Amino acid sequence: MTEPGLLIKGIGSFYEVLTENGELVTSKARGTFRRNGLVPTVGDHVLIERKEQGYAQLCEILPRRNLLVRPPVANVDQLMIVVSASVPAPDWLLVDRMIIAAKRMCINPIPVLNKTDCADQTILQAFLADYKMFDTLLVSARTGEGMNSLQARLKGKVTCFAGQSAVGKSSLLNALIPDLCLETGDLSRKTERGKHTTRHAELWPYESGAVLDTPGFSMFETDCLEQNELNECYPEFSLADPCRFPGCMHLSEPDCGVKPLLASGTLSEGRYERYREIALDYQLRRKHRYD
Ligand SMILES: Nc1nc2c(ncn2[C@@H]2O[C@H](COP(=O)(O)OP(=O)(O)O)[C@@H](O)[C@H]2O)c(=O)[nH]1
Ligand SMILES: [Mg+2]
Ligand SMILES: [Zn+2]
Repeated sequence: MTEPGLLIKGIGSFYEVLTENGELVTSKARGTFRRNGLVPTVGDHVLIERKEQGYAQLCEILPRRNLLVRPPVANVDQLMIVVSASVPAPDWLLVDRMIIAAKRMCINPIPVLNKTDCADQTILQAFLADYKMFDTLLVSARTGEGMNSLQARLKGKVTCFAGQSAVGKSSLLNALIPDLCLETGDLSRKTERGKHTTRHAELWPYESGAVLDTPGFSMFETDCLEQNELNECYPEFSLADPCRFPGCMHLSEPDCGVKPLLASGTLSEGRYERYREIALDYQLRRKHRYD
């Protein structure tokens, strides 16, 4: 008799599996996984079989809808891309790259502006202009502003919190789950110890879903994208008229449908500037693909 569950934590060769009735069961993986190159991963939907003495065997890993590599986590539904409205100043290029990576993995990207209690107006305006085509959230872990909307977004989903160091990822999670007690702190404190704390991924069950804090940021490496694949990562472009040339990169080609979006404000100058950089980067990667 097997039983379904969600793998929320791995410790050595043991895995904590949350069953449907909310019980945490420590399970040991069957040896065949390793032989088949399968590694049970946090976020996996699994089947376990109870053995005697409160011990279970992890028998099967159900098919994954996606798999992030660093940190390893499977079946992520949405990505909270947290940026700070004050310090540290947002790295917008990183935000745009994270959006692309998320979309490529069928993860819904949600830009989240934290620290609205002390917002720099330039940052706030840029955030609103650049990401108006996305689901966005304005929050403050400190004052609680916007936390209800954030909470509502988490129901029934596996949500990964990502972003630069010190934007407030852990503070947001602590505000949502008071017993969590994740370490928080400013940038200078973090860089001192940052390199020594290699934490493994762990999901925290929350509102019939689960949340995950990612230490630092190195989870996404988007390899090589075709231009049409890149286009699909920009919701703004879906409002464009067709370009004259099928492979149009929307740079300086004549009769480009994307350029007019700038005049109408559908596509912000900031997003477009960064798009150019990203598109040229992918063009270069395509050229060197077989080097
Ligand atoms: N003013 C303000 N500071 C915040 C807010 N959220 C977090 N911080 C502070 O920002 C710093 C970094 O927060 P932390 O949660 O450790 O960021 P993380 O590296 O993204 O996990 C800490 O000093 C927090 O107290 C907020 O909403 N408003
Ligand atoms: Mg943190
Ligand atoms: Zn074009």
